[in-house]
Formats: sequence, structure tokens, C-alpha cells
Amino acid sequence: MAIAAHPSTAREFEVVPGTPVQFPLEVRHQKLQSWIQDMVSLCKPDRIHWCDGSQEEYDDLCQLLVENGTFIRLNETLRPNSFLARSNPNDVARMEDRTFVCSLSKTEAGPTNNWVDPREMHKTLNGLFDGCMRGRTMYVIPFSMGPLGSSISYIGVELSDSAYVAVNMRIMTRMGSAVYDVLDEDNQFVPCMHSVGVPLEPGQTDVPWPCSQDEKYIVHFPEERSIWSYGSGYGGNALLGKKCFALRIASNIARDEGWLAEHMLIMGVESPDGEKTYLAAAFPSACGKTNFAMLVPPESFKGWKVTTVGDDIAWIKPGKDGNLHAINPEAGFFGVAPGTNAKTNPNATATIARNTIFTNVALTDDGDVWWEGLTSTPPAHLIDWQGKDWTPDCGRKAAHPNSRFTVPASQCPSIDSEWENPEGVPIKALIFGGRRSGVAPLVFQSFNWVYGVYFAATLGSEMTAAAAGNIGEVRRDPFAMLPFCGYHMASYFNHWLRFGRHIPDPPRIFVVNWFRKDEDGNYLWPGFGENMRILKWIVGRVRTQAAGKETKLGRVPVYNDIDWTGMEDFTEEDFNQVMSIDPEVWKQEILSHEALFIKLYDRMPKELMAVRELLLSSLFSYEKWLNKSE
Ligand code: TSX
Ligand code: MN
Repeated sequence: MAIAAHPSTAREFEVVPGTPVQFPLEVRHQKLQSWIQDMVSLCKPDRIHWCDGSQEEYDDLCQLLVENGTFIRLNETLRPNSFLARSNPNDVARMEDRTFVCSLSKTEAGPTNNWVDPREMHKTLNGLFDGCMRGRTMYVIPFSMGPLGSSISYIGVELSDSAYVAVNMRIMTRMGSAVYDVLDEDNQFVPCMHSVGVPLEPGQTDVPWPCSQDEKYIVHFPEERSIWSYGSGYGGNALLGKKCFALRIASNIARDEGWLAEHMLIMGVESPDGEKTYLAAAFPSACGKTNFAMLVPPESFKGWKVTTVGDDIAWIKPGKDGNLHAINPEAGFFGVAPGTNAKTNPNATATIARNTIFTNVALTDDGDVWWEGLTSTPPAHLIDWQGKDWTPDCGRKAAHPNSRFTVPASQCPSIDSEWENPEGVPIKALIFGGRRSGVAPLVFQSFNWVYGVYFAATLGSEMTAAAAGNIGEVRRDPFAMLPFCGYHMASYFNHWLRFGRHIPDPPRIFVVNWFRKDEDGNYLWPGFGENMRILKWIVGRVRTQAAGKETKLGRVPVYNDIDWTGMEDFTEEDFNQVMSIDPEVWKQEILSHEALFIKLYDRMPKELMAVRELLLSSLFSYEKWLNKSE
């Protein structure tokens, strides 16, 4: 009796050492073939699996991960087709001190990136990757960042010995055989090498989450446009399409080609008359970027709608029509779980109801997931992210603070109708925000592009418990790109300034701060859905130059410029407090920018030094004037 080949096993082949790799028909690209052959010879996997991106393949790989002990299948009724993975406790986040930008010259990487001579780094990596996949399967993962075939999209191929990576890449990117069809011979792809760095001896049993204990490398070669990642299986270290490709490598491509690869969400704001305005926004970590991207307007805002194009990365290109066009290069959300609930983010909560991979959250007794902030009262018993019994009084967190969900963007109730449009969406405004308990007002519009670039370049955010560093300390995070800019940060500032000069009607730039506090440490602004009131003012400014008054920093709304329907208890006094700009405090703030500018001194654009002087002088004159009138 003939047995039909299993669709996924039919794409998996033994590697016979010393014989050439047999390529599936669709893998025709000469450079791709020779790269894969070289990498197979180097890594020496037992098997090759050619990912086709099908649902059957996804289901089979998830089942394999269940059998390996990497995945736990969640309750089919409570959380259909969803899984929980627990990582090794030393592999829970991106590793910034193990992340390298290996440009030919150290100056090109700049003072904010780790650098090693690329020849030396290649030697190190060749040593580490030699035989690193023994006993394992090499997954060949073809993917497109951006809609397949869009002129804004780029192709990558990741070779990984992790099935966890393969299934996550299927959610986060357009992954599968169709990618080979848009990869013509003269087309480029970004080669992405990944290994968890744990070869298996014959007969050796695997662990649920293999990773290297002490040797981790996340390496970018900007001139080669290639990525090598070793030793970690977690998130941005291993899903190479995201931070490594779509930000660090893409920022290099964007600089050369005249566009922007940004750490930004993209959203649409639709008014009751049906007009929609798209904007992009950058926030450092722990500012609720995903919540903002999926914002639900207050009840009283009838007919207003916020739609989601993306929650993390935006590729923005000037179009022939004079507009800027943005795409979300990703296909899924890799979001932080803790804090996500039906109140803080109803859309995300609905999105992750099914077909979701959870990593490092807690497991409930009925086979569902839980994390801090999901419900106000925790369950009486859980299995925590490390697989240990957990009770509310045990003194440990049930979920890791950086625990995640991986989920298709298509499942988001607020997903924008144009989110997969190959032309992108027209961007009319850019928002930059940080977490500042003092100093920064709720919102202001910068006078012009150059001032906007200044405020983005000096963006700061206070550390929360989740981030490294001291709580409350301000970390400068220019454009929220500090860990993601793949070249010299000051050259990146200059790229932004140059970019603005060459577009006829650049988007308006706004600065927001949802996190202003009073002297007693109480938040002065309710945030979340109420941020819609600020969005309405921003959209009004962009569409019709709606009212506002000029301050030393830029244009701001006065109390009556904001729609307070449904929030009438927020008084003019409350508003003035959250909007206040103290010239003395701002003088200190501007002075504190010097540390960043000195760090980047050798390439700092002169325009930004000039803006700094202008801001300082206007703040000084204000103070002088105040003193004189006393
Ligand atoms: O995501 C947040 N946003 C943006 C939402 C669209 N968060 C959560 C940040 C952690 C990731 C916020 N937290 C926001 C916000 O606008 N604002 C705050 C601060 C805050 C927290 C709680 C309350 C008010 C403000 N109020 C009560 O809990 C009642
Ligand atoms: Mn991010």
C-alpha cells in the first residue's frame, strides 16, 4: 500500500556529509543556493527542513515542540490552538551588551554600538558555528519583511536550528515558499544565520529550551547586510527579521536609499465624517506603545475610530505623490504580556484569544495563561514561568516581566483595512513620547522639522523596575532607536535632517508625555483611551491648523482646544498643571542634553547645536523678563 508523503516530512531531508545539498525546485537563486551549501557544510546539521509556510507545517512543528517539551498545549476551549513556552532563565530578553554592529570602521558604528573588527568577528563566528547544528535540524526560513512583492518590502532567509524560531517567524513575517518566487536572480536577500549553540551528541536527549550558557552573540555586518546570531533562542535575539533586520540592517539600507526604518507604531485616526489621518509614533520601552497603537476611544467619542497598522516598526518612504508612505514590515505582534488586560488594551486581549504562542507567562490550573496585571486578584495557584508552583504569597512574580505573546496581526479587531497595502499608508504626523514624571508637558507641536528632530534626538525616558539601571533615572533614547540604530547615531540624526529637506510637505512633529506626576507621585493624566482627546487635537492641527498657542518649546492646546466631553471633571487647573512648562526646569533639561551631544560630538549635525542654543536663549529671556516684572 502506498503511503502518502506527509506534507512536512516531505520537506525534511537527511544531510549526507560530503554530498551536495539537494535543493527543492523553488530554491533556484544561485547565491542563495551557494550560501545554504556553505552554511550546511559549516554547521553540519543532521537534517534540513525547507519551510513552506503552510498551516499543516505550522501545526506539525507545534506538535513536535509539544513532544520535545518546549511547548505546552493550552486548554483548547479557553485558548484554542495556543501554546506556552518556558525559556531557560538565562535567556529571557535581548542582550544589548552581546549585540554588535561590525562595520568596516569603528567610527561608522558610533559610540552607542558595540563594535568588533568584522574580520575578527567572522573568525570568532566561524569557530562557534562549526558543527553547532550536529544532531539537529536546520530550518530554512524564507521570509518577506513587508507585504509579498511590495516595492517597499525586503527578503530575508533565516537558517536556524530552532523549531520555536520557525513557528514564531511564520507569525511575525510573511514566511514560506512564495518568497522564492519574488526573489529574482538580480534580487538581494539578507542572509540571517541563527543557532542556539547546543549541538547534540548521538543519543543525547535535548532540553526544552536549548541555549548557550555563557556565549551569546547577536552580530550585524552592515556592509555585507548579513546577520549572525549565536547562543540565544529568545525574541529579538533569534527572530532575526525584527530588530536585527527591520531596524539595524534596514536603517543602513534606508540611509543609503533615502528612506526611514524606524522603531514606530503606525495608526489611523478616523473622524465621524470618515476622514482618516495616519500617523507614526516612537516611544522608548515601557511606555505602552502597543496599547497606544490599539487605543479604544472613550464612549463619548462617537464615530471616532483608531485603527492599527503596526505596533513596533515602520518603514517610511517618500512617494511620487509627495506623501510619505509607511508600511509595517511585520505580520504579527511580539508583545509584552504583563500589564495587558481588557481595560488597558481590549484589542490586544481579543487578539490573543487564540492562535497565540506565549513565552514565559504563568500557567493556570485549567490550562490557560496568567500574568501580573491580567486580573486584579491573582488565581490561588499557578505554575510560574520557571515551571514552579506559585501562590499569591510566595514572593515571586508568576510571569517574567519580559514575558511575551506572539500573534498574527490579522486577528486584531482594530487592524487597519490598509495594513497590507503594498503602497503603504500616507503619514501626516509623527509623535515622539517618553516617560517623564516632571519636565515634559502632556503634548506640544514642534515649530518645524528641525526642532522636531531635536526633541526626538534628545528623547528621554525614566527607568521603570522592568528596565536596567536605577529607577527614576532618565535614559536618553534618541528616536527610541538607541539599541536599534545600525550605524553612528549622529549620522542618523543627520539623515533625518537631510530627509526633511527633501520632502515638500514633511509630517508635523508632536511630543507627548502620558506620565507626568504631581509632587506626591500621582499621575496627572489618566492616559489610555483618554489619550484620544490629545490625538483629536493633533489630527485637527494636521488637517486644518486647529487652534493652539505658542510657547518656548512649540505650539500647545489651551484648555478649550481639547474635547472634554465625558471628562468634564478634569478642570482647566488640572490641564494647566499637566501642560506646565517651567523655564528653570527646562533650562536644566536642555543643559543635560550636552552629555549626549558630547558623546556623539564627532558627527553631531550643526543644526541641532543651533536649536539647542535657540531653546536656551529663549528660556533665559523668559526668566529675565519674569524677574524684571517682579
Ligand atoms: O500604555 C499606557 N498608556 C498608553 C495607552 C494608550 N500605559 C501603561 C504603560 C506601561 C506599559 C500608561 N500608564 C498610560 C498610557 O497612557 N498612562 C499610564 C500611567 C497611569 C496609570 C494608571 C492610571 C493613570 C495613569 N490610573 C489608574 O490606574 C486609575
Ligand atoms: Mn520595540
